[in-house]
Amino acid sequence: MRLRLLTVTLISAMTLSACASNSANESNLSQSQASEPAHIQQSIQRSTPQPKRTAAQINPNTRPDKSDLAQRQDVQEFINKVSREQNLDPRWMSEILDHTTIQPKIIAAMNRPAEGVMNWGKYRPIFLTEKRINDGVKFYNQYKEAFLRAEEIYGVDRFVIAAIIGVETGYGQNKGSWKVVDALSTLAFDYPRRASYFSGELANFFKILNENGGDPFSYRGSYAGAMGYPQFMPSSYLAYAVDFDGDGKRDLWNNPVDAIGSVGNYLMKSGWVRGGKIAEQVEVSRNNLAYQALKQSGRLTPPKETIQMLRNAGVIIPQGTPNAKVTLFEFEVSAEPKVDEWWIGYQNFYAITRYNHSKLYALAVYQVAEAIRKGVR
Ligand SMILES: [Ca+2]
Repeated sequence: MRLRLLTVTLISAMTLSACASNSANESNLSQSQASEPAHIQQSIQRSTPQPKRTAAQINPNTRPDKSDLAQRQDVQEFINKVSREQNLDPRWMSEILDHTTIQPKIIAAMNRPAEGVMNWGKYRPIFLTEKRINDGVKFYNQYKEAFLRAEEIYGVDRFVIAAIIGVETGYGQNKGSWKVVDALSTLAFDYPRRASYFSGELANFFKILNENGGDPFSYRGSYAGAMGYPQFMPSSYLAYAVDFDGDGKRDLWNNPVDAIGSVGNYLMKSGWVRGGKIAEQVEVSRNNLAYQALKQSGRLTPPKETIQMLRNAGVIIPQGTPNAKVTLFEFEVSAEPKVDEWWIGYQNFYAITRYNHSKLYALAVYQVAEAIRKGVR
């Protein structure tokens, strides 16, 4: 407990000192501006900061072959637009994109049809494996201090944080080996169906590169550009990644402690309720079939039904506050013969679906979390 308090104190001290140095810079700036005429002072105040990176820090030994991608007209338009909007050096962006490779395998993977309709019966065994649960218990024990601190700060169940990292990358064992800039450029420039989304993510990735520095080709991820232990897209990184060990870097690629804090922050910002329930398996009545009209279908939404409404409609929920809001889910275990499980999901179940918009994903995360919790005790 004392150790945890000490860490929190250290982090607050570092945050404070960072603020202090910022305000020192500001006062230096206003001192240098003091002798300028008013209209020049205004233009100085309005001017945006200079781009941090003006030359790519590419390791010459691992530099990818020249692709001249930046010479393509659409890529040049992208560079012009993003460099202007985000105040990045267009020559720096061109230097990187000129060594960026379009990857046809990624387009093929995106176009591959989904293998049949995935139901719970097929999905569950992919994620609820003995290995994933045992590895989860080990991972939890190894970074216990970070998990406890994340739960305290963000209010998010620490075993759910562990389970998400487990489902995403097997606790960092499979973080993806595509160059992020290759993956995002391929989808931004040669995959028209999602070009607008991925060119936004590519622009965000350049923003991260400009902030963090390092060899642009050393950043790795999935073929869709999801990065590090928690598989954050660049927009999620910018919005939710935190420096959870206080070393001044938000490193989701090599630092599990930063990943643990970042997943906690992500779920908190997605509406996680501290101490709230997640999900419960329920039974349904054979006589009163009114629940069929209330089950979730289409787009996932925050819980709207109350437990009392579902009880009236034939759902058997032995425990639970009558006015608590939940969503009723049908999970198909098998189509032939028809076997279903019925679950109710609380707000925290919905929060998990903000990480990946799938009820199957959220139930797998919940069950992996419960299995790790049991394994730790
Ligand atoms: Ca860090």
